[in-house]
Amino acid sequence: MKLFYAPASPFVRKVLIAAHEYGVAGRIETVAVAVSPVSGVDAVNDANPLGKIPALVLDNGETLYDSRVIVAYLASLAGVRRMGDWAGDTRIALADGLMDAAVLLRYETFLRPAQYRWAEWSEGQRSKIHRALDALEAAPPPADGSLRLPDFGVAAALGYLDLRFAEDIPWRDGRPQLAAFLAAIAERPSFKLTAA
Ligand SMILES: N[C@@H](CCC(=O)N[C@@H](CS)C(=O)NCC(=O)O)C(=O)O
Repeated sequence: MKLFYAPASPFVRKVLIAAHEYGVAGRIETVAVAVSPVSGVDAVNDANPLGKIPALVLDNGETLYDSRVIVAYLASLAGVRRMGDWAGDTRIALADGLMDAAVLLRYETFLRPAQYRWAEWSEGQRSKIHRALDALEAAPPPADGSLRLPDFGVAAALGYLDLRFAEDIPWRDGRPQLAAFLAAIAERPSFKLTAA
């Protein structure tokens, strides 16, 4: 299997966390690409018409995207069956939405030319990030060092905030449960080996 990837992408990290947790990382060949909404890569566009990563090309040529589908596929390779876990699926959507807002904020504040930046729009993304973090703090993942599928994205999202917004978004302030969760999994190989 070939994974189009970039080390800093939180969605890619979520998939790689899953690959390590499910013991299938060794079956994945990573292909590094640099994509953004304004600079596509032909090979990625061919694999995923949306031009986004992660995209996983299977050995039979079929391509899977997006990250949620790839994680479910990797879980199935490991024989993990998930059905009817609506709360877990909603948590996955929450973490994905947090990552979407953070990646869009990054594009807006880093990629978009300064004269076109829209402060209110950035503020809107920051608000989504903070509301998502508050919701996660209210129903936190366990801080015992364990990591389960619905929280792969939570781990990747928090790691991304540390990577890109360490000063701008001090997410640990007032959120001791989330901070404890990340500290507890920090040494887990799936988290450690997938850091950018
Ligand atoms: N919903 C997608 C989001 C993936 C995504 O936004 N990836 C970013 C990198 S972090 C990307 O490929 N951006 C390029 C673009 O927006 O054109 C998923 O879960 O895989």
